[in-house]
Amino acid sequence: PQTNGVNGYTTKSSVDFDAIVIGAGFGGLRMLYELRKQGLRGKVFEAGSGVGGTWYWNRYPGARTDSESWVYIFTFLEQIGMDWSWKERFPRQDEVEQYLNQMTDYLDLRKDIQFNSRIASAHRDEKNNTWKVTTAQGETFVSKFLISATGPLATPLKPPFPGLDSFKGEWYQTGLWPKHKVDFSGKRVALIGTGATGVQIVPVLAHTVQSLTVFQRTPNYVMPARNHPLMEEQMNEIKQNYEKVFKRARGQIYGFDMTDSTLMFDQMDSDAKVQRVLEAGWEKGGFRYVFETFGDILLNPKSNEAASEFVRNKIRAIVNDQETAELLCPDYPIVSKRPPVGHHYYEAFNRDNVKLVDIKNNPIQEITPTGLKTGTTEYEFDMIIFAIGFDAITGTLASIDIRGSENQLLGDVLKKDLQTVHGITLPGFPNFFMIFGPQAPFANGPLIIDNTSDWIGKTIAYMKANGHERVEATQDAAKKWSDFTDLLFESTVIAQSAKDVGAWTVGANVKSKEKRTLFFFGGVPAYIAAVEKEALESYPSYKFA
Ligand code: N01
Repeated sequence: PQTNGVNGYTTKSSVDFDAIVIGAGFGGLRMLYELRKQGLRGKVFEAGSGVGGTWYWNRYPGARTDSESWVYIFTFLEQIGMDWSWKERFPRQDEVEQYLNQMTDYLDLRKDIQFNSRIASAHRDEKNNTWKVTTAQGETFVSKFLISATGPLATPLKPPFPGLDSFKGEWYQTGLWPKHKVDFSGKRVALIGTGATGVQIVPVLAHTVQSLTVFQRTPNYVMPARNHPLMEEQMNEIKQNYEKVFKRARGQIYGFDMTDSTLMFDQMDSDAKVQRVLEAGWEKGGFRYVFETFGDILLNPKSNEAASEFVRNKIRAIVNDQETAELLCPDYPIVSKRPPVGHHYYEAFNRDNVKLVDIKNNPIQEITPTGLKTGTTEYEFDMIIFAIGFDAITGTLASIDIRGSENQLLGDVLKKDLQTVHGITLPGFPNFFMIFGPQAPFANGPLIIDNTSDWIGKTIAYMKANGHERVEATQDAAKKWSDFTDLLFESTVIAQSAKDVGAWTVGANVKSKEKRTLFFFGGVPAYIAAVEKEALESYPSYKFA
């Protein structure tokens, strides 16, 4: 047997690396650190020319986190002694990118990352118990383990409109935003899409363009960010209490440093009390509006409707033109779509140079050389920005030719029979782990990534200690987790409406996808407990060889 890696994982065949990781965003970087910790030789392949993943590609104007910065970070920073201070409650894209770069350098990770290298295929070689991985340039590498860290939102949807090639102005896709400075001054700009991305762009562009026309198909419930700078004293206090902060986040349903409300809607004996609770949440801003108001917004239709109507009334109060205000009011239950966080989004529609165009029943038909056309109207623009979303979670995995032990294509398996164990592994794909795979929790990304990478590291260490060379999820365990995941989501009040309004969280924004939850909605504490139990009980969901 040949020995590979820093301390070495004994393998029966020759491999280039113990583990190949796809992607150098939060997930890939964290995983590379974990592999090093376990004494394994890992290699990350990254399509971009730098680290950051989502934070590398999405450099559109206004891009910033919707997660509060102090928990949008790796928990191990303290242990490794790297100092980092966030500047704001919701940091900008460039600050997050800078954080990831600084961490990469601090941990000297860069030397094990090959940039500008998109993985085209990864084929399982059962005979040799390895993965054969090929880049788009045709280089081939062999590894014992394969780990995808491809990101939940990494495959932007291509603009589907005919005539785009004929457009004489500039056009951009938010998820593939160029690195060079884009000049908006004096331009007539069209923005298509009002998801979390479009919502961040509107107020920023409103100040710099001649005119901004926002094409909206479905309105969203946009919660105010109430962003603010983090003073040195505040950041120091957070740093001194990291342990407590992360303990709280690991105990919160969505993995944030927030307190899940235990207040139930039916406990309220007057509408005035209901309004007071919602107003307090609205004032706190961000996701606190849904987590720290009523504990049953996803479970009690009355609670959900109260929270929904409260936002509609805020929109009506903020937006001066009542016709525009009504168009901005969603008519489906809140959280059916992942609610965006806005930085004076609704206020932007009070500006003379910002116009909302409702295209729900009057879709964009084509892009013309000078602008675009709906069924009734032709518009002229100098620039079009497409913020139309992603083929989320499964889209990027399916875009790579990943083949399992019987040469089955991962993309086909995900489409026909999506069943995973904890969103990390799936039957038929031995020695393959997914970071933020389908059926992982709907939650704060870095926290889940931390937990998953730690678990993968532990699992490989367990294999090493027990002389195992191969690990594969059992069909029974995958069915159990998938059924549980579906059942939890189907018991919420948003189960049907999410599918009806085209939410990406249930695959409903892409025609060819099955409308089914892509996430575990059982909460972070339950998820962490389930994953920990697996390791503590010597992996009942797995077959080892
Ligand atoms: O994408 P989306 P996103 N014609 O799918 C519209 C995360 N994120 O990039 O709703 C016209 O939410 C579509 O309309 P409709 C976050 O998790 C995080 O904005 O399908 N319009 C919708 O309005 C978020 O949820 C952050 O009717 C078309 C929009 O495009 C996720 O990424 C920041 C259309 C797409 O919205 C995705 O957000 C940004 C068409 N043919 C994003 N096709 C932070 O945390 C689509 N649309 C900071």
